[in-house]
Amino acid sequence: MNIDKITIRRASLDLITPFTTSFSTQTNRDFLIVEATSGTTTGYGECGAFAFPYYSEEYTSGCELVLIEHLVPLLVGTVIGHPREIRDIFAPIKRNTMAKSAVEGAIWDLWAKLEGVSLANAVGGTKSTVDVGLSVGIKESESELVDFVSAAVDEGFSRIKVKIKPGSDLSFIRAVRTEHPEVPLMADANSAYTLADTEHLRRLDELDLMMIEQPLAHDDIVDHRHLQQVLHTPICLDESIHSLADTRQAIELGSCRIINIKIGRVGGISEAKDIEQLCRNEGLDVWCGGMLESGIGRAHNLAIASLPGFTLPGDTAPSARYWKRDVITPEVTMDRGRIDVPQGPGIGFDIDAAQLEAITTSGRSFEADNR
Ligand code: OSB
Ligand code: MG
Repeated sequence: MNIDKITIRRASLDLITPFTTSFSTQTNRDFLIVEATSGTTTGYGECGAFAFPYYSEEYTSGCELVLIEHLVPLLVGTVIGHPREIRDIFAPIKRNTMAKSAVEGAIWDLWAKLEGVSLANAVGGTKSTVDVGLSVGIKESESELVDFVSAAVDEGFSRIKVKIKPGSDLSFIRAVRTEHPEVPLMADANSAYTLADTEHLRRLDELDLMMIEQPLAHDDIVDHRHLQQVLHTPICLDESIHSLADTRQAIELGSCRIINIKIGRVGGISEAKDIEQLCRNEGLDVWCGGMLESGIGRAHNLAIASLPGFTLPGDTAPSARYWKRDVITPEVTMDRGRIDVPQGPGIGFDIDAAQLEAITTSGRSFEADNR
């Protein structure tokens, strides 16, 4: 396929519920949507980066520049046989995984649409529905958290993840566990602890958690190994895993028993597929994380989560949990804790063009002759 045109849109969407993690409170997403066009067909990708570099080093303005100055020029006006080629084309550019993934995802959608297959099908997905959990932000009090979780349990979510940080951890999780003795429950610390907190974290072992996600530093795999050796609760790595090589090293060291795959954090769908394959071979559970995506990124997440190695519920909650009006139609909806994997061509949802225009704050297009 000829890559005739690539458009980088910057967009802004308000979250229905402010989302608090150990690193910030977010009320809005300021993010990028990438469109890749061949002839009359357009594929869509989304950049998972936030407006600030608090989750990882990438952030929206930085990604925008990397895309415009380095990534888009490598693709516009070229001919791509298959989206798997993109990883090699981008290889000279170090890291910048979320920027790479935004355009790689658009090319995957474009390719799937031109082939007339669903993105799930294109990536090798085998499941027709995926199990979905909810990621619950840090709340002011135990009772506020319990009320919020109880509503989510009533809505049917397959598992509940609760964000924690020092000062909002054991008593909060214990309150949820007491009210919901059976619910599949986990905690996500977003790197808020160090090995000095080992004894404190060991008390989580009493609470029958599926896992604790990223307790230690965002760039660590060695200390996580030491923690996993004394923790019964499985450790899941999120921030620490940017590639297949990171995954292999974490497995070799015994730094985790579970991997959260975010397409953006690992540089795209091809790398995500390779990580899924390795984890499946090595017997590690995998699930699909989220970056509070709009429907476009959410659709990519559903496609990748349909791979057989995604054995645990993901963070790909329905659109209405995040947005008053999503940018896709129909929105992503959930039925008894499950979401249908879309079967239509590409991402399998239509773009709500009026909403896409309404949320766009700026945009630039690059074509073969004006790059
Ligand atoms: O660590 O998975 C995370 C949100 C923002 C930043 C980091 C994370 C999260 C989530 C929410 O857990 C996932 C989602 O609902 O999209
Ligand atoms: Mg996480």
